[in-house]
Amino acid sequence: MPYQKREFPNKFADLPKEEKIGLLRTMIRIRSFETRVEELFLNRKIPGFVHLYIGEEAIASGVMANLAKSDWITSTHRGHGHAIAKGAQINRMMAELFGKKTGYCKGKGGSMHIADFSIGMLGANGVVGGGYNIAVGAGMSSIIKKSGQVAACFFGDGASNRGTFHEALNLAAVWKLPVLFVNENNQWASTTPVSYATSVARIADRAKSYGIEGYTIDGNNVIEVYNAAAALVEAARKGKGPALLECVTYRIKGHFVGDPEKYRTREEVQKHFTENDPIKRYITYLEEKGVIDEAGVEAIEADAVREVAEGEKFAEESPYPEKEDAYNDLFSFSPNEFPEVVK
Ligand SMILES: Cc1ncc(C[n+]2csc(CCOP(=O)(O)OP(=O)(O)O)c2C)c(N)n1
Repeated sequence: MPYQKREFPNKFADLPKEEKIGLLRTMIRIRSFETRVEELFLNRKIPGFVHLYIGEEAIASGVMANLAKSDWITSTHRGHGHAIAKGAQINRMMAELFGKKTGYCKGKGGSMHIADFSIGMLGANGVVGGGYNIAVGAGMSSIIKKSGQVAACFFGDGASNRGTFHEALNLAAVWKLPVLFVNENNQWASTTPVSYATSVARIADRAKSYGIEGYTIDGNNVIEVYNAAAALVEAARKGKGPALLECVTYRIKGHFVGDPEKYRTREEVQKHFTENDPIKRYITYLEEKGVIDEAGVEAIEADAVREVAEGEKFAEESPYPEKEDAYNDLFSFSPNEFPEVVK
C-alpha cells in the first residue's frame, strides 16, 4: 500500500549545522542508553520489564526537535527514547530502572512509568493506549490557559486498535485541540503483525473518520519526521487542531528484553536493521553533505557512552527506597489515611 504522501515544507534545510547534528546526537544518546540497558537487564541489574526503542530513534528525535520544553508529550511502555529526546536526565532514568531512590519515581515506578512534568514528559505508560486521553487533557489545558502549548501523543500500531484511540481523536477533533497523534508503526504489536489486527492498510487513514489530517511517512528517515512534525506542530499551535502522523518503522529488538521471538525470523529482523537503520542512514546523509565527518560521529558516540556509563554509576551507587516510603507517593490511598487497610 503506497503511503498517503504530502510534501511537507523542507524546514530541515534551514536548520543550522549544529541543530542538524543535534538530531543525530539525540538518536545516538537513545541508542547508547538502550544498548547498555539491554546488557544490564540481561545481567540482572534491572528488575521488572524493559521494552527497547532501538531502530525507532528517528521518530522521537524528529518530533521532539519541534517541541518546546513547555510542550507536553505522552509516551508508551517503550518510552525511554521519548524521555531522552524530551530532555530527561540519563542518570535519573537509569536510577529508576535500577529501582533506586534517586530515580524519576523514587525507584518505585521502573521503566514503564518514567515521567518528568518539569520537561513536559507526562509519563511512559504500562497501559497500551493509556496516553491518548492524557494528551487530550493536556491539549485542553492549553486552550483553557491560552498557553500555546502543544501535546504530542506517541502510540504503537497495536494501540491504534484500542477504544481510547477513537475517544481521544474524536474529542480532540471536536474541540480542535493542539494535539499531534504520533503513531509509531513498528509493524508488530507484541507477537501480532499489524496486518493481522488492523482493519486498514494505513493507520493514518483512520484520521478521515475524525475529520482531521492524517499522513504516513518513513519513520526511519529523521529528516522526513522532522519536516512533517514541523508542519503539523505549527498548525496545531496556530489553532488548526489535531493531526495524525503515522511513522512507519520496525521493532529491531524483541517485544521485551528476553522475548524468544518465535513469531518472526532472524533474517527479517536483520534485513530491516541492515537496510534501514535510521542512525546509519542519517550518518550517511550528513557525511555526504559534509555536515559531519567520521571523527565527529565517533566523538558523539563516545560522549553518549560516557554519559550512559556515568548514569549507570550514579544508579549503582544510589540507595534503594526506604521501606517506610512504600505507601508514600501513591494516588490511590495513604496508609495514614486508611490505617485499617494496611493492618
Ligand atoms: C490495555 C493493555 N492491553 C494489553 C497490554 C499488553 N501489551 C503490552 S505491550 C502490547 C503490544 C503493544 O503493541 P503496540 O501498541 O504496537 O506497541 P509496540 O510494543 O509495538 O511498541 C500489549 C498487547 C497492555 N499493557 N495494556
